[in-house]
Amino acid sequence: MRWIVFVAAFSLTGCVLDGEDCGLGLELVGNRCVPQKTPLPYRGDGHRDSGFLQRDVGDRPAVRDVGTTQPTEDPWAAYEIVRVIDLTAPADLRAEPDAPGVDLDAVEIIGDDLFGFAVSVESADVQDPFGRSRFLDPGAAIGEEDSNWVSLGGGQIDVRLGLSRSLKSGDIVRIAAPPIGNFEVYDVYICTARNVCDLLGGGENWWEFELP
Ligand SMILES: [Ca+2]
Repeated sequence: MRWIVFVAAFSLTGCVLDGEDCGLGLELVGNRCVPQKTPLPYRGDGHRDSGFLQRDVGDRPAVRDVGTTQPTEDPWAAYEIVRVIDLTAPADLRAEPDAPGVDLDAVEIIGDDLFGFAVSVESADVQDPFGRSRFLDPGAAIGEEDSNWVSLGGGQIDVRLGLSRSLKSGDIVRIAAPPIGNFEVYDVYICTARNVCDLLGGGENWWEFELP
């Protein structure tokens, strides 16, 4: 709701952003700062050459109807990667130049018989639009919530889940973030290793999504 109010208020001012408001490495597309370059593969600890990096160019993954190819098992069984795309508005990126945008501490999965979390970074595009970010390590999103995070700065990240069983309907995807963000909003997708992705929805700071 705060976001909606903000957008409304912003629109009423008639203020027009230009590309310089986004900071270094970002450009204005619509009302959103996006990276000027295609994300580079993450090569930190835990990187696996899964072929996932040969993905389509562009910010938004292909979306399909789930359950159409493997009708005999849970539609989420093949999903193992979570993508977080930082949609923080330019003015709100600027409000926290030392921790710009979405602060991602952990991606956790909670089910009746399951607790899991991200175990590796598949790809990352962490931005530092004002050259002042103190939270640039994508690896901070791996593991359980521990008050150590990466600030995406208007970028995005794909993390691979480590789970004792396949995902299924009813499992919760938790985006763990410190409670300090200012209108730091994002979209969350869940993807297969072949980069088939479904939008789970939009969140702000700490948020949970249930697999339908
Ligand atoms: Ca962390």
